[in-house]
Amino acid sequence: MAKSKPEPEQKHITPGRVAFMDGRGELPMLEVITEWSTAGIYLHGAHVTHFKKKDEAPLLFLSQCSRFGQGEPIRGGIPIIFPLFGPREGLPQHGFARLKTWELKEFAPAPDGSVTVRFCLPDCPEASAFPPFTAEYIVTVNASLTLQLVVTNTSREETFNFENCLHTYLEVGDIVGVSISGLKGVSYLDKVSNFAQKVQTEDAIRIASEVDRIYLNTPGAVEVLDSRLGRKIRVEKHGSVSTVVWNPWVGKAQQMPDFGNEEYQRMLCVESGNVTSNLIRLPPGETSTLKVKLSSERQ
Ligand code: TA6
Repeated sequence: MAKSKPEPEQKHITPGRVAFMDGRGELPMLEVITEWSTAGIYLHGAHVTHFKKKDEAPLLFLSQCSRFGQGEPIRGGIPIIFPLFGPREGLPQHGFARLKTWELKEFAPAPDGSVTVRFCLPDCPEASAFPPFTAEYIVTVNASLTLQLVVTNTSREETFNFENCLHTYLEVGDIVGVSISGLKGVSYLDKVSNFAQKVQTEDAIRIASEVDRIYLNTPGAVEVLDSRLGRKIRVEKHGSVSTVVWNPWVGKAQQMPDFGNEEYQRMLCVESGNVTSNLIRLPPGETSTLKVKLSSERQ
């Protein structure tokens, strides 16, 4: 009897996978694996610390000196800045969202191989300083990384005024070989010059000293060209009219205990949100969504 021909090997395309594990500081985290990329997300701050496409360098910078502990911000990745940006009497710098353990509500592999993970900010004492609200965070991992911060004002009468920002730390090959475009003609507050109001005149921003700028009334995308890594990163956004560009350079780097002295050479923050005069005034019952899509391509 003729030997039956072996069945052709079934090519297993495992839709996205999610693995739970103890991360640094034994903080619980998820690892998301798709056919294009891997990502790491801590429940602490619903903090995406890692995103890497198969054939590229990591997209996000994470400091080797970062702390990983209750009540401490993680230095790198994508901190969620909410409900305030910067310092505020009696509240933690940049708000409390990045310091809280978020609840994992759902993770859903999609037929196209993407994975979506949804988190919810639990109630906390600090929130009582604001009208009642809910905050959800949705992370979608595929060949790019998409983040959505969804805030609903659940009060009956009160307007909820807040700031939000996805404080993205991008990994770069060498900061002096980077140029940032998409902000020409936009007004900004220069924190390095005591918040002096200025206008972006050059086509592209180059970094050769401390830069800490809040660009206002700008809904457009930003592109980061990295000559050392031969990569272009695109930061697209919706529901955001502020863009913050930050590099601490030498001096500030030495002052930050959770940041390596030389690490300023390998990171650049391009942050998307609504801060200072662009803050959100959310009427009762309404919802605001801040959406950011990070994508990259080899040059
Ligand atoms: O977004 C830029 C900025 O506001 C800088 O002024 C700098 O303080 C940075 O954020 C980091 O803030 P952090 O509280 O994380 O040390």
